[in-house]
Amino acid sequence: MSNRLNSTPNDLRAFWMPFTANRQYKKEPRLFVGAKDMHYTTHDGRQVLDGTAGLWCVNAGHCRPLITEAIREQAGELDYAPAFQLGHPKAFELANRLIDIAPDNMAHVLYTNSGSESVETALKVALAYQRVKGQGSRTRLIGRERGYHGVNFGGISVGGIVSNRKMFGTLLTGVDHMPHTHQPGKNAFTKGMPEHGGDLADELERIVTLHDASTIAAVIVEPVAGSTGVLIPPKGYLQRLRELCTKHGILLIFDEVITGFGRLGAPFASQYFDVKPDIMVTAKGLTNGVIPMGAVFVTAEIHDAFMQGPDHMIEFFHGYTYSGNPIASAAALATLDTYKEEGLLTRAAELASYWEDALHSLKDCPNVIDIRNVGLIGAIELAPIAGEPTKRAFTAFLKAYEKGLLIRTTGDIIALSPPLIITREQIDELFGKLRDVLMNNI
Ligand code: PXG
Ligand code: PLP
Repeated sequence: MSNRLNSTPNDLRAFWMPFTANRQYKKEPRLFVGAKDMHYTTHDGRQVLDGTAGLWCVNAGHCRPLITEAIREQAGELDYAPAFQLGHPKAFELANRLIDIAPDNMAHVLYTNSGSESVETALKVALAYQRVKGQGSRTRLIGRERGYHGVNFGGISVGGIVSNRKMFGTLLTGVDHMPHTHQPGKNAFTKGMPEHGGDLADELERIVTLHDASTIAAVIVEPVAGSTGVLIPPKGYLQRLRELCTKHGILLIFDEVITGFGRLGAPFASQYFDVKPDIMVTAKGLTNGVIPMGAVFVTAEIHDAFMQGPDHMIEFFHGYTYSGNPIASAAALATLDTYKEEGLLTRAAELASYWEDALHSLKDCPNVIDIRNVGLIGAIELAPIAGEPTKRAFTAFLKAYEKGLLIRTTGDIIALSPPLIITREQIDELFGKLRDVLMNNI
């Protein structure tokens, strides 16, 4: 007997949804059937203002004509080309265009299909680099508490979100974690970078003392931790991490999956904070979220270290069926064109202070215990309901959705990251709606 569900086209049971309260959702489904610029259209015909750029990825807004057209054209011209030992022009063109906007020490790009795959790729490049440099004892990877680096095994091993880790066994060995930088007692309601906590970077020195530098390959951090509820780096923190990594011969990996492609007001957080990593992990905004694609940037020094041995030999045993896929490459090129034409990679810098003021105006709402911001990112931390963590924020999410506003919540934190095309009027509308939600007894 088949155990298939008795399916009809509108039956919601078969799809086990990702990171979703499946039972709640299927009792009260929320479906999008269309999108344009700053808005989604729901299945019941309502407009919802997108306060989160989808999942932090639709940086240029929805259904943008250049991107839609590029995908259409590419699908009719060259749908797929093998990625191994063969190529197509757009993957090369895209890599050059990406290097043009990247921090100036970045020289080469490896393609993936998601942020999670970009993380795995970066960790593997780091380990293999140490080995080809004759430092094969450097096998440890250092992450950070509350870090999010996707959901694959390497990423959850260096990541620091307990619910994403605890069900999955022993993970990668040889991983250690620095402490997170959240110090609400000292930094609550800071606008921009917190004053306190820069010295937490020195915890890396403690970890080096414990394991010895000769055992450590790389440190991976999000310049701004997003998924855990928006933790902005304290002043001096990233600079200090860079200094310590350089001092000890450890590679520094920035996971820019959320911060990449204009979110802070510069193309990448590396440029915004003026700290250069050795490896940079990206995805999401690379294709405006429209087609799965990620990119890992590395320095010439890292790439060149692999270019040895006979010419006919593969230098790095890694890659995906869809690395640099033609349709994804076309979508990414059109995304970069859109960003360029509309100045979107720096637009957040123009809007940041307006955004900051509007966000912090919610300080007087009930149960708000912290507000944080940088670029076009904002977070509002709510006091949990006693004995029912996450419920207050989830209720806010549901009520906001009813009022025509899309927000994201994690724990009891509301995270906001609208498309970079948002207008000042739409910022007012967003925070007006959110104020209504927060004032209304949640
Ligand atoms: N690194 C970072 C820093 C991320 O934020 C990933 C890796 C993984 O990317 P993929 O494409 O495999 O999902 C992410 C993804 C949220 C949220 O609401 C955040 C992410 C994904 C979905 C939701 O905070 N970040
Ligand atoms: N599993 C099997 C059986 C495969 O043959 C392949 C790729 O050829 C993969 C997994 C990996 O798939 P991808 O390259 O899309 O990551």
